Amino acid sequence: MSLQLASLIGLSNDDGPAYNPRLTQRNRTSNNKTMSSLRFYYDLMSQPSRSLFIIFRLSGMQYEDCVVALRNGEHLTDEFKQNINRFQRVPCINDNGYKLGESIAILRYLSAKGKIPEHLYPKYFVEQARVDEFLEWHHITLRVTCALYFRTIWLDPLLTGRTPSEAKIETLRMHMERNLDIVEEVWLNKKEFLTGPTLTVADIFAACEIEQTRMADYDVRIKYPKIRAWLKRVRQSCNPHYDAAHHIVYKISGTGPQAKL
Ligand SMILES: N[C@@H](CCC(=O)N[C@@H](CS)C(=O)NCC(=O)O)C(=O)O
Repeated sequence: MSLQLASLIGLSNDDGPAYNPRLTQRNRTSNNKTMSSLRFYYDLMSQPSRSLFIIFRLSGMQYEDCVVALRNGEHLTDEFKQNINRFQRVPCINDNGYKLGESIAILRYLSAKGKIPEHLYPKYFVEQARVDEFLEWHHITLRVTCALYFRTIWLDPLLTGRTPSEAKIETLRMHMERNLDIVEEVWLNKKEFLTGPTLTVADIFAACEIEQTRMADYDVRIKYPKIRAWLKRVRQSCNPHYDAAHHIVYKISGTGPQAKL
């Protein structure tokens, strides 16, 4: 990722502390309490990072915030690869020396350790399977197509100076909307939340992915009334953490959460 990206998108260190390559010195306590043995590495520009950020905060978990500015290429150093995450991605954790990447693996690991409340990620296998069904579906459908739409329309032009063709945008929009249609018609069919009557991690992962498309000027609320109402419910159920996680998305997209159509 270009080192100039931060200035191109108008983000300053006020939007997240800059990375100090001396990793041991850059950790802040997040929840204003004592230092924890769990370190959470994330960037709020990253959808799965925001999901875990919200889940951790809703869970009241103790952890150290380790902000990684992807926009400055902080994850691309050898030190990051060796000491933080060999895949050079966020989110990832270090739990008392145990390093783990992949948001869903992290979620399941912390749930198994009893750190995630059951109402967010059920322990009973039948209920858990319903949430897992969404998470598995999401990763290769909604996530891939929303992320590709965002990347091609917003990020790539910033990095390369080239705008995608109308035909390409249209194709990507069609692929994304195929999955948004499924969320609207299937997952939200006669339900307040994606997997039942109450909020779970499934809703949080999905909402963070869909919110990313705001930055590519896509307004999901226009075509999808159920998604629109559901996003409001998710935000309400997760706030103040939802808005804290999305403040950079709101700033870059120029659309606050209350913005009208
Ligand atoms: N499947 C991974 C995806 C992680 C991922 O793609 N992270 C992106 C940000 S959303 C990243 O770190 N990208 C850095 C890069 O590609 O250089 C998860 O769910 O945690």
